[in-house]
Amino acid sequence: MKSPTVHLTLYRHAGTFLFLKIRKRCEACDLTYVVLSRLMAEAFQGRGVTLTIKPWLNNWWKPLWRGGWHAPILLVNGTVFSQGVAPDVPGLIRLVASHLNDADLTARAGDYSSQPRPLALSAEAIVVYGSPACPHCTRLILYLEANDVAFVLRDVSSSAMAREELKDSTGSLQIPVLRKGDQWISGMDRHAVRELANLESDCEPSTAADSEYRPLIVADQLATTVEQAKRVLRENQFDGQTRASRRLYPHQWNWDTGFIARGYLHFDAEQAYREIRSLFRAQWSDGFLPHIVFNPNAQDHFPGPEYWQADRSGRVPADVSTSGISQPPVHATMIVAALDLDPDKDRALRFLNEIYPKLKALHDFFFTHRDPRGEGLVTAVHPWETGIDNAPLWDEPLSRITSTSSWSRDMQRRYDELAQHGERPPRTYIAKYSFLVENLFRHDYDWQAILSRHPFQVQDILFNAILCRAERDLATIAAAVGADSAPHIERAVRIARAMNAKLWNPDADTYDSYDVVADRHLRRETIFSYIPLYAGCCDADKSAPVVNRLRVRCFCLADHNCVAVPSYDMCQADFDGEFYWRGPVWFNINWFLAKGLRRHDQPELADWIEHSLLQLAIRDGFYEYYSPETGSGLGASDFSWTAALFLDLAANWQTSRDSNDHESKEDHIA
Ligand code: 9WN
Repeated sequence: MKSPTVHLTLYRHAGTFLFLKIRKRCEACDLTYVVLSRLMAEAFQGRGVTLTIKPWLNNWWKPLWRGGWHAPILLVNGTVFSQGVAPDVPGLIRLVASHLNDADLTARAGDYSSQPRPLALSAEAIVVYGSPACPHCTRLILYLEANDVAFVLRDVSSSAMAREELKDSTGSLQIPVLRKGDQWISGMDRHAVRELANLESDCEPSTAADSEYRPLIVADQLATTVEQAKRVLRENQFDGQTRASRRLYPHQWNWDTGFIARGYLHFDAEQAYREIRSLFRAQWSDGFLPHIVFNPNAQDHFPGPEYWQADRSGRVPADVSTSGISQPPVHATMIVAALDLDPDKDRALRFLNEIYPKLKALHDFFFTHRDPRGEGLVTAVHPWETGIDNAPLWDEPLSRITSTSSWSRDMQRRYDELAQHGERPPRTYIAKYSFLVENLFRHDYDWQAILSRHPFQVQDILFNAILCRAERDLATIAAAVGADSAPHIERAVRIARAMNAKLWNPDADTYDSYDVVADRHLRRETIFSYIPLYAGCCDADKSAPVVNRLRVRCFCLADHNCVAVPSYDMCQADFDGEFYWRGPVWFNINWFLAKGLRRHDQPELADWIEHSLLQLAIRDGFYEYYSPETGSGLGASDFSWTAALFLDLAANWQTSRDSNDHESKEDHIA
C-alpha cells in the first residue's frame, strides 16, 4: 500500500506579474519559511511530507480560488491552513499528523509549544529573537559567539510567546532581532551589532571565519527547487533557445549560453547541444563569437542590431543579427561535462565532434586578433566584453573617455523600464559604453585598426583565466574526438605563463587586470583577482598566497556575515551590495571560486560557497544577483544562468551526499 503523503505549499509575498514586481520584504513570510524549513528538517523528516515554495505574485490566482489571498499563504493538501501570519506550529504538526495518521508525530507537537517568558532581564542583557533555520539568525548568533557576547536566545519558530514579545518590542515579526533594553536592531548588520553590544568597530578582514559552518540544505526542498530551476529554463525558451532572462535580456547571450548548456546537461542533453549550436550559428567567419545573437521575433532590446552595425565587418553569417563584441569563452569548459553527464555517450561524442572545430576557431580568433603583441594574453575592447560590465576595475580606463553619445538616453530608458533604480550603471557610464561601440563600427570591426587606437583595451584577469581553463578543457574534447590536444595544452601553458608574469602583483599576492593603453596594472580589490585558482593556471608557489589573501580580505569567506562571496571587497569605501558587479553575489563567480578552492585543497570553503548558493536559490529563487548582506534577490528574476548553475550544484550535492552515505554504510559494515 502506498504510504500517505502530505503536500505543504507556501506562497511567499514575492515574485512578478506583468510589470509588477514585489520588492518589499515580508517578515511573516520569512518567518513562515523558517518555521517550515525547521519542521522539514526535524519533525516532518522522513514522514512523507513535501514542501513547495512559490512566489505569490506569479501565482496569485492559484491560492485565491481556495480562499487564500494574503501572503504568506500556507496550504496543507490544497486547503488554506494559515494566511497573512506565520502558522501556529503545534496546530500544523497536529493537522499533518492526522492526515498521516501518525500518533508519534502528534506527540511531537508538544515539543513545539510555547516557552515561558524569560525571567526579568537587566537593561544590559542582550536578547536575540531568531530561529536555528534562519541563515541570518545563525550568522548573528555565531557572530556574537565569536565576539564573546553573552545573549539570551528566543526561538520564534517554536515559541508563540517569543513571537509576541518580538511583536511587542519591534512591531513586526522580522528576524533576527537583537534587543538590548528598549533598543533593538533587526537583520544581521554587523556595524549596528557592534555598536549595540559595545564592541570596537570593525571593517577588518574577516579572520574569524569558521570553515566548519555550512548552511543547512534540506533534501526535499532541494528537490523541489531543482524542478523549479528546470521550469525556469524551459519557460525562458523562445523559438527553441533559452533567453538570458525573459524581459531584461530577451535574446541569446554568449557566456550565459555556456552556463545554460551546463544546466541542461543534467536533464536534457539534446537541449544543451541545441543551445550551443544556436549560439555558434552566429559565429563570424574569423572565428569571433558575438556576445548577443538577436532573435528578430523576440521583444526589442536596446542597443539592438541597428546600433551595432555588425554587418560592416563583412564577416557576419547570412540571416543572423549579432552584436560586435564577444564575451568570456566558457563554452569548452561547460560542454566538456557532456562526456560524464550525457547518458548517451555516442550522442555526446557526435556533438563534441561537431562543435570542436568551432570552439577551436573561437580560441584561435582570440590569439590571432586580440593578442597583437603575441604575449599570450587576450585584450578586451569593451567593458561588456569582459562580462563584468561595471566592475570597479574599469573606472580608470573609462575615465579617459569624455565623449557623450546619442544613445545614452535610450539605454537609460531601458534600464528605467526594466531594472530597479541604483542597480545599473549611470548615464555617464552608458555614454562611454556607446562611444566605444561607435568606435568599433566606425572601424568596420577591423580588429587590427581598432587595437592601434581604441581607448579601452584591457587584459582582464577573469577573461584570461577562463580562457586558460577552456584551453585545457578543449584539449580533453580534442582527445575525445581524435584530434590533436597538444596545441591546446601548449596554449594553456602560454596564457598561464603570461598571467603569472605580467598580471601577477607581488605586493598584493594576487593577480591584477592590465590597462594596455596606460600600460599599467589595474589594482582594485575585486573577487576576479582570485579566479586563476579555478583555472588551474596559478604557478605552484602562488596559489597558497592567493588563497591566504582571499581568506584575510573582506570577502566574507565562510563568514556568517554574508550569504556567499561578494564581487567586491566589503571593506572598500565604494563597495555597494546592490550595484551590479560592484558588490553583489553572482552565481557564476561563486561557482568558479568554489571549484578553485576545491582544486587547492580547501574543501570546507568550497562546501560553504556551494551550500550558500543552494540555500540562496531555495529560499529566494533564481535572481541575476543577490545582496551579500541580506540575501535578497536583485536584478532580473528567473535568471537563466542562476537556474542552470543551481542544477549543476544540486547534482554535485546529491552525488557527494550519496557517496558519503555509501562510505558511512561501508564503515558500518566494516
Ligand atoms: C550587456 C546577460 C548579460 C550578461 C552580462 C551582464 C549583463 C548586459 C547588460 O547581462 O550585461 O551585455 O545589458 O547589462 O553583465 O554578464 O552576460 O545576462
